[in-house]
Amino acid sequence: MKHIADIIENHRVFILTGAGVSAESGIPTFRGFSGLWCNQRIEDVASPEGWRKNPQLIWEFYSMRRKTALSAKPNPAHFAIAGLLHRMGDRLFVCTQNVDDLHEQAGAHAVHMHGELFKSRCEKCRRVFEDRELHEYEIPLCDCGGRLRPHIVWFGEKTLELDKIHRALDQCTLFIAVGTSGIVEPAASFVSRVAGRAWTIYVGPDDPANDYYFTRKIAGKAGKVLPALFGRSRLPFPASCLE
Ligand code: BV8
Ligand code: ZN
Repeated sequence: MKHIADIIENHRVFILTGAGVSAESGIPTFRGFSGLWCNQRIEDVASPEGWRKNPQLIWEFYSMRRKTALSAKPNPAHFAIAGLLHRMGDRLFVCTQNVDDLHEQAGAHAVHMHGELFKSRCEKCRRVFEDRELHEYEIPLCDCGGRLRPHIVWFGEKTLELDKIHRALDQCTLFIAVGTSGIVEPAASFVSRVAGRAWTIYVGPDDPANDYYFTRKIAGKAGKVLPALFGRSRLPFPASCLE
């Protein structure tokens, strides 16, 4: 019996990851009970208005997120994606909504459409640079004197590299979303953009809000499912589940 792992390399694959792929690394998701935003209004901490109103609060929120991410390690889901990327090269496009660097730590290059925790950018000269400092309290200044901000895409701001992402979506024959609630746009509409033309699989413990568009849903934790789905060993994901 053929398994997905046997046929996946014949496809052009697009993988979209969300907070669920980092959950087993100890990074809280957003909308779960213990979610990051359970005790704050998203608009207050992830929007330009929130930043304008209270930059100190926002800066400390992201410093706390940096601190959590600094102690997190990639889990088997990140390594499974990195292993597949190593095998498939440019036939696999990895796009993440996450701002942590766990895909990179596992050896995969991912397109970070919502920005990156370990980058800051200057509000004046727009310079974006690697920044792994905690700067726990004070908001640092750029060499040009401009104020730094997190290199994060907030609600109401344009997501990054969307043209490149759309090109990869339009070329893919297999779309796999992992660990995302399917609420935040434009990522939530990627699956409907390819549905009908490409196979679409969702991996996660709960049905996403956009589950209508998925050919298959594999219930389970990413750290368990992905090594099996992408691994070479004979595991219970017959290719027939794509028929
Ligand atoms: C834009 C900041 C336009 C970084 C984030 C009304 C209708 C439709 C759209 C809108 C609307 N009103 C406003 C909008 C647009 C808005 C939007 O979508 N709002 C939502 C709330 C309705 N979108 C925007 O504003 C975007 N920009 O549209 O720009 C534009 C165009 C031109 C010019 C100017 C503007 C910007 C969106 C980006 C916002 N920034 N974060 C940060 O702080 O992290 S979004 C935030 O949500 C995170 O980045 C996160 O990645 C993202 C998505 O969340 P998920 O990853 O899905 O996480 P969640 O907790 O929700 O779900 C986790 C899932 O994992 C669950 O399903 C769970 O079951 C699963 N799970 C748990 N454990 C595991 C697991 N899965 C697998 N294994 C496990 N172990
Ligand atoms: Zn500057």
